[in-house]
Amino acid sequence: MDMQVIPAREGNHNLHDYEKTRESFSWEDMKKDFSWNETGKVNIAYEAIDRHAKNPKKKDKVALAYSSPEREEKVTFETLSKESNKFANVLKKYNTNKGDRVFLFMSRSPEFYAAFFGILKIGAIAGPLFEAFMEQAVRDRLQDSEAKILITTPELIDRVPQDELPNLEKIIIIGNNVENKERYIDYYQEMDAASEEFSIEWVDLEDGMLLHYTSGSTGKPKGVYHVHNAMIQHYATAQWVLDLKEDDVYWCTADPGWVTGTSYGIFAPWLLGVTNVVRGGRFTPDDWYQTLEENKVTVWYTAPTALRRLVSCGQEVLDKYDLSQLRHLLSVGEPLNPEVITWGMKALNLRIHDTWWMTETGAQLIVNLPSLEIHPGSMGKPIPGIEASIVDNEGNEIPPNQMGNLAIKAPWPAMMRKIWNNQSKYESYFINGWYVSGDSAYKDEDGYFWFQGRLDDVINTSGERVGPFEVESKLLEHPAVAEAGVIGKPDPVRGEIIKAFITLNAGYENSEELLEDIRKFVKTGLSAHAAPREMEVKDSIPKTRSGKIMRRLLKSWELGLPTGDTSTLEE
Ligand code: 6R9
Repeated sequence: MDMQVIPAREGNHNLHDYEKTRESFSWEDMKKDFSWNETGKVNIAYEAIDRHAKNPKKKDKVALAYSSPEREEKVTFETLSKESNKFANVLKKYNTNKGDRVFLFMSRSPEFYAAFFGILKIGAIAGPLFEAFMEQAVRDRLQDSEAKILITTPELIDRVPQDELPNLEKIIIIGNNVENKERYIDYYQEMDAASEEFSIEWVDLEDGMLLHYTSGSTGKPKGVYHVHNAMIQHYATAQWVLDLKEDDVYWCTADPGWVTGTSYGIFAPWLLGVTNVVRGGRFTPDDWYQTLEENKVTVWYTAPTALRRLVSCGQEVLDKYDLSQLRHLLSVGEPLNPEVITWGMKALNLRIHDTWWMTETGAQLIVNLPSLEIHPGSMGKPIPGIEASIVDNEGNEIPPNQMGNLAIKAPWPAMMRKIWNNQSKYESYFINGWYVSGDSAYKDEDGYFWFQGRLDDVINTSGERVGPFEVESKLLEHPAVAEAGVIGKPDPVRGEIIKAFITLNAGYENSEELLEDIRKFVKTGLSAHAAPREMEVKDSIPKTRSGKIMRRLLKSWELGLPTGDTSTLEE
């Protein structure tokens, strides 16, 4: 372990005295900054967009600085406000109302953001889907949520199993020459005809706004439900953790299909009225550096997997770019290696601030703040207003330096309010007043938290959560596969890669071509990031007597580790 401590950052910080603030802070104080504190009228879309659009000093400021390999566009707060009003009117025209689920399945584009805020403005619940999802992933989510409207593009429409979605009333298609089908709505035609005026639906702080599906170790992905109240914590952490100030140019690399891409790719910067850079398409190290340079990005929020790629592509690539504007750098999604922090100090002369949180938590909880020392390898300390601890399986706190369940005292402003259609799953997260994360960690004597691993079998590949059950289920649909067990295998760049162990049905021979065919089957059925990078054919897959796949055992075998207790193993 690298024990070298990196001193606090010099200069002004939005949260200067951590200890003192922690002692005196209450979330009630933070509410004073919101218009609804006086008017009683709440909508996160108003606070993030319309409030700035109504401010003569702010309305012409660039809200969205968008670029992709094909397109470049700057959108002001006023334009984004009007475009989202238009989209809200389109949704209303097709009888969409408060509480309805409206899903977005498309790549990032200015239209995405107009549609997203249009959904929130009518009080409906937005469900952003990662653009790489294939048919089954799309079907599972639209079925479980009983989505009423889907917004997508001609490139992706073939992955929507329209016959299996009885609740889906309309599909809004963003593209030219939209086919004339009863369910289809032509986005551009409707937007051209829609009014720029819309009177926003005022909702309650506890009303729903967002559904993010995420993977657990068993069952299908779960719909994590977030409410407007989350804005309080997005707003607080945008200041304390992202350290955003009025003139910053901010870039978050995450896709809005994942929680980082909404909480911190949409809400946090815009609640503060800061210019938000969005780059569509896939990234190479040159793309990353170029986007930082061209936009003069000052604050960058990215993931360890991206940073590790920058480290490995070397100094020559970095030397081509002028990153002198960059002043604050943050990371999320998986453990941040101390070596990457050391690289950041040397190559960029910047500290890299790790942040820990989850889809379920809605916002950052344990972080490295500018005004605190960084202990490389540690996720940092809980933000003011958050109590974090390490608990045993009964929810009792355990002493420092001992490993256990990383837990947060419930509730907090951005916490999920339910799991869609699954109350018992929701309840299973809470023990003795603690939200139990599924991560193991310990806390040291200085109050820093150290991530140790996941306690369940969830795989974290390049920062994306993949449930082994989903991959196993898909593998079993392939005619050659009899049984499947899927694990995460440590990988220096991706954190973990997916490795699948399978047994074959009679009549199938193990061959490179067959394995490649199976891999492609998962890739085209589920998504590219869920396809196993490694596969191995076995004579049998270890199971418990009750028939559960013993992934722990597969992993121990794979890594050459002691196998531990195997008393439940089926003969
Ligand atoms: C925001 C997000 C959550 C899981 C989480 C943990 C892992 C997130 C981390 C981290 C080590 C960090 N994780 N941040 N592990 N250090 N700073 O990533 O949400 O996709 O739900 O993943 O990711 O295992 O439980 P989500």
